[in-house]
Amino acid sequence: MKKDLIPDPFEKTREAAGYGEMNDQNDPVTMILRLKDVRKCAHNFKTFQSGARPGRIVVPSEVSIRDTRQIPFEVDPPEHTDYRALVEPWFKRPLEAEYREKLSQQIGYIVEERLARDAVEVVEEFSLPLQSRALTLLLNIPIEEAETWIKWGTHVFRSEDSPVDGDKAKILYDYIDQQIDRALEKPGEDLYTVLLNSEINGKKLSREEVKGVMILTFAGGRDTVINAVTNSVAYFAVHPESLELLRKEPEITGRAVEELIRYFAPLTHMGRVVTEDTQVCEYAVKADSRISLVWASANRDSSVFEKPNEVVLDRKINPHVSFGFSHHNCLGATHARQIMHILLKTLAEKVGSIEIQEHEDNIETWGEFERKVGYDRLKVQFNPLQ
Ligand code: HEM
Ligand code: EMZ
Repeated sequence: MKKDLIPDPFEKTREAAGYGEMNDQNDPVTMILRLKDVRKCAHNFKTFQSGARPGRIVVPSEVSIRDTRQIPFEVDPPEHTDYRALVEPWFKRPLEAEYREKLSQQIGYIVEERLARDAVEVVEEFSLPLQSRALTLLLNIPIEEAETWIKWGTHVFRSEDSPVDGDKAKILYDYIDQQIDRALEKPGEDLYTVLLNSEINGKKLSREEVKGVMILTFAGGRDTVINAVTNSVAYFAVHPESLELLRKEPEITGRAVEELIRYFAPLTHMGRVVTEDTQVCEYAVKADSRISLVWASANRDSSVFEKPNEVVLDRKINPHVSFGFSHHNCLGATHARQIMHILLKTLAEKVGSIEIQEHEDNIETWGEFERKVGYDRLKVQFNPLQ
């Protein structure tokens, strides 16, 4: 298998039945595989709710390690609408020129520095610091704070031994508690302070609600961005002609970002809790069971995408669902897209070729499906553009 390929393990089942089944900690999940069905279920919050017990819509379920409700992720309309409206302007800041300029400096610096080395382990030495430093811009805090987060590794809830690691989660919860105390004592212009001063319908956000937004900001945008960045490096290592194309036709960079994000689908799926006995794909699902919306499968649906298993860098029609669909669509997408856009531009401008020296795939297991989502390790040499 070519080193950069991300195969689609869902194809046969998607085409034959439209759904798959898996068991998650003795709580079964019906996995929805076709694009049309994924969209329909994502839209129908009355039957497929997000606002269940905190942690239950995540697969693997986080109910054993989390009591705090993530906001706005684990809330349904109409409450969702108010929360979302409150935080949305803040999460659009990556569109501002000054933000993009700072992000370009950060990414330019890390690429230059890694070009000077003989070998770079991309996950730990490139993607993780890049993601962490970029997050300081989204939170509007000093870049030095990223050093603490880099020490946490690629996922705030998962460790090598355990897909849901309570000890690890506690590090994040304690950290956020401290940061909230700090913001109360010494208000600044950071996201904590902004949230602590926010109101919905004349009522201040509670400490628990502020924690809910912050936990989500740390958890949601971490391994997803790290996988997107690492997979991009692997892709360009195998396809130097794509770097050449981006140099010649920089105007396709936006489309290339969308296409890579479609192909990588850094978040495989997300769950919902069924509120009433119903049917999906003519299959009965019971009240209080779970379904999952399999973004990664929907993105390879051949009834929607031509050549779904190929990266078509300048793909024109690309209704992918890597960032979700409907009211819960990814709030961090503006930030993630800017990172990818600047990364592609910087690699095209500075890097001539990338050699893969060693790689270990990161394979997720979901019932009968095994999916490569990225790399546990990717050792490369970056060579400068001559
Ligand atoms: C929601 C994917 C980066 C924060 C979502 C959803 C998906 C997704 C699929 C929808 C979940 C659902 O409907 O249940 C991704 C991918 C990313 C990425 C693929 C990177 C390539 C980020 C970043 C942040 C972030 C960088 C913030 C730091 C959020 C939040 C939501 C969300 C807050 C919930 C929005 C809501 O409920 O209204 N993301 N995400 N994400 N994401 Fe991302
Ligand atoms: C949750 C989720 C958010 C969850 C939009 O996705 O990301 C997962 O990585 C976390 O484990 O808690 O934040």
